[in-house]
Amino acid sequence: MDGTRRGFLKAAVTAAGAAAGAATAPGLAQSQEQRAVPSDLTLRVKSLESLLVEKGLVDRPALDALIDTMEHKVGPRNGARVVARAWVDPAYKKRLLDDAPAAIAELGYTSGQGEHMLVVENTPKVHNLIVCTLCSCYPWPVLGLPPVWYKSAPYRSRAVIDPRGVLREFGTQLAEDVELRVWDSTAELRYLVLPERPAGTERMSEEELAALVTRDAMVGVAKVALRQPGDSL
Ligand SMILES: [Co+2]
Repeated sequence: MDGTRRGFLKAAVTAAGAAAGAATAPGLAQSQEQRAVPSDLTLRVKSLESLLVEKGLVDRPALDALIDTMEHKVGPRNGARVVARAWVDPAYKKRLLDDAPAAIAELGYTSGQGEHMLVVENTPKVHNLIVCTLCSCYPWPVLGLPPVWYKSAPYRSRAVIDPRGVLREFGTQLAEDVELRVWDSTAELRYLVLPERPAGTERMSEEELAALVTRDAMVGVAKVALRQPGDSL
């Protein structure tokens, strides 16, 4: 009886949420629960920030500088420029594979969480996939902050147990004879995938090449593809 009642109440709340959602944001099919998460998270972060500043544990200018770095100075466009340079400059590519932090710093990308990095190269016979099975270690200077799916428990476990299945869900089909290597990131060593340069890009400039390189390709869940005219970025 109790279960039925709870079930009914839950259904009523969901219906109310759906109705409210439909009234305020037509076309956005978000459930009450989905909309509640960001505001709750934002509140928690704000509270934590206020508390830390109030207790003198962090100082606000330092915090602002850190946020500015995260928003404007690190991100996947950095990694895309590193990849494009490696595609057009064999000597740079060699330095990148030999000593990734130094080669990445050549392009001016330095920040924490990237002091110890290894770049792994995709070839027609080898595909590399990056995961952090323990938490969410990620190469910040070249990719910025990790996407939500990278931090999710299903990705962290399934990337190891069923990597080909994970790739298929990202729309990436690997031929049977391609070796799939999964790299488990740690705080001590983070990885970046050097994707294969797609065919048909021989006449492209370094800048045009960089525009093709996606974050997902540098994590190894996707390949770099030539965009068709009309594709959205
Ligand atoms: Co981690």
